[in-house]
Amino acid sequence: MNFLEKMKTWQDLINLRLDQALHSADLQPARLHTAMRHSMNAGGKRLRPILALAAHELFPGKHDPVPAGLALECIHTYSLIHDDLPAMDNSDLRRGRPSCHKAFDEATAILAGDAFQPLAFEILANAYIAEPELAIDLIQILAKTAGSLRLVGGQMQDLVSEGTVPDEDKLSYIHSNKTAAMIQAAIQMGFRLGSKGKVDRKMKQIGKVGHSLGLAFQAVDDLLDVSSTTTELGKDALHDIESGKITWVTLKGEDEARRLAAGHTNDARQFLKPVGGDSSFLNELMNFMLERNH
Ligand code: GRG
Repeated sequence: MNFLEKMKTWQDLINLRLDQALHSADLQPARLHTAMRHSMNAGGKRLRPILALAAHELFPGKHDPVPAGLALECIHTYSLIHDDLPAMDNSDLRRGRPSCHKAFDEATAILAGDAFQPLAFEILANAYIAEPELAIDLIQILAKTAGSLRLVGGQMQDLVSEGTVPDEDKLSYIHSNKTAAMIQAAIQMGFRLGSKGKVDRKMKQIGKVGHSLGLAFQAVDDLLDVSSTTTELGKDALHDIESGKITWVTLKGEDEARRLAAGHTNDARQFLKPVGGDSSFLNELMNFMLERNH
């Protein structure tokens, strides 16, 4: 199976398992469950679950890594729903569909996002209950990542920085936490599933891989905002620029953003080398993430 075939196989598997993990749309309250499915099934790339599967493949263990991927996608999807709200990024379009509050209403979108958060932890607890230490490690990684020091903290800093004078430290903080944290968690969780526990000395090293890859991902995202069309992106192009967000493109220009994306991807590759294991798919995935057009 070549890289793209494997990617498609994993996307299909993740979509199937997400479908099984979410409540059916007609279960009461049907409006809430329909809204959750609207946002989840809108055709995301499933990069975080795929990263978890790819990191697990380095040293595959006996545990199924898919539930860890589902939990990551639940937190990611909640963050997209809330990010699109009028009080935050105010975006009408997401994953090629009307954003959740546009298709339903603001209260429903807030609740749909809320409901995805406990669902993520329920999935982890249920899937790995037979090995409580593993379950707790995975829950700790995801909880810390989704909290006020990382994902929510990055989003807060992003919001308060809108329209302010661009500053490299602020931008690095935002990107490390709003974007890179979830990519890092995906790789750490996948690796933890196959490793010998959190004492594994390679856990720290794999964290560096995820951090660099996350920074590269955001630099690419900044470039796509100015270079891709709304149809390609499935969300409004030029949205960051027009809403006064600081991005690498506004701060340093497109050439520097491109250089940063390539540089961080290269750092991720270098950090991955001493980890060992079967890194062929993960390395190809890094290329795919650098060269993506949406
Ligand atoms: C509301 C706590 C809270 C956080 C929101 C996700 C997020 C933080 C903001 C979305 C805006 C944005 C551009 C974030 C950085 C990059 C990013 C997360 C892009 C979306 O991820 P993709 O491209 O999306 O993997 P798909 O739809 O493919 O899953």
